[in-house]
Amino acid sequence: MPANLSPEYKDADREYRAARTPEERLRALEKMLATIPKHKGTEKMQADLKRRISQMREGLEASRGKKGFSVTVEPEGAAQVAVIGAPNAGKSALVEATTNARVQVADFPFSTREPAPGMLAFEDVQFQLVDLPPVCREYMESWVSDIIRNADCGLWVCDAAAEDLPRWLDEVEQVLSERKIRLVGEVEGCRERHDPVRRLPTLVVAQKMDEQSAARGLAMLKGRFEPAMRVLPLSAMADRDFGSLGRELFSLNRLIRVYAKPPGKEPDRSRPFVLRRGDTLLDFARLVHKELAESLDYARVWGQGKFDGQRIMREQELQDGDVIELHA
Ligand SMILES: Nc1nc2c(ncn2[C@@H]2O[C@H](COP(=O)(O)OP(=O)(O)OP(=O)(O)O)[C@@H](O)[C@H]2O)c(=O)[nH]1
Ligand SMILES: [Mg+2]
Repeated sequence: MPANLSPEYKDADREYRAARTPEERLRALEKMLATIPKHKGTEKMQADLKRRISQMREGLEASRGKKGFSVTVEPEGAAQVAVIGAPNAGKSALVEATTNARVQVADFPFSTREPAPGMLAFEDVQFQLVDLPPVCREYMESWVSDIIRNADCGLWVCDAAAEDLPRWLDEVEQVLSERKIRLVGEVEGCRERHDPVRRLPTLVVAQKMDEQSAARGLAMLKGRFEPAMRVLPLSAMADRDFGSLGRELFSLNRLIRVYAKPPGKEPDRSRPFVLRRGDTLLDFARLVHKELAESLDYARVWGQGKFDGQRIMREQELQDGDVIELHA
């Protein structure tokens, strides 16, 4: 150590050696940089300190990123919807406009850095929209694709007014494909079996439809994706009613709602049991109560296409809106 260093610097140097945690070490390094005499003889040391400080900050930020917020989002509601799209496409604005979440909307890319869940209400069910950082080649953390892979479905938000829309569509598809994710429509999405590629049922949103040039983008999106994937035109800024979004998500997830009716009483319409198309009476009974499913004898149904109170058996497929009275 050069002899002309100040006592403050030497103290900081001692603190650095005694430091036990990365935070303590960073604090000591910053103190060393602040107290080192600034002249030609210490230029190399100053540069070295600056480099170590910036490495230390990066390391700390990365580990805070991992611990500071959950990178898995606990699913809530009828389905978890991953909000996917290129930078600046209008993902956060759409989540902000359609859910109770308060997120950052900004006119620069990469404004979203953490997953932000918000609930979208549709009739008597709720969907959990998870706002995410953008999907792009430049920078994408691995937890983003993990959340996309684990979601029930995707909402691919595309800026219909963007001039370079086709290029962004290609990039999103390519980046996801490298991470073994393919965005598909409802029919292909439910044919998934032991495939390493996650085929995520996805609704495409043509966003920013309030802009003049968006009509051309919408036509382009429809040409590219329909009929396999549905394309829904929206404007987070101009639209007030987002019922169409809820309805599309309901259908994409193949959901049905079934209401329980205790024998001799009115059905409980305040709480739907959410099932999927193709689910049977037995699936419903399991949802109500596991033991009830085992001892289930028969049920009566009030619903479309059946006469009121018709007896149905365990294997009977249920329909949206059915009211069921279970008999064990
Ligand atoms: N005209 C118009 N502009 C919009 C609309 N929605 C969002 N924007 C604008 O588009 C820009 C980006 O919006 P964000 O919602 O932050 O976009 P993002 O996709 O979340 O961006 P990142 O999180 O950075 O990937 C902002 O300047 C918004 O004001 C819309 O419906 N119409
Ligand atoms: Mg965002």
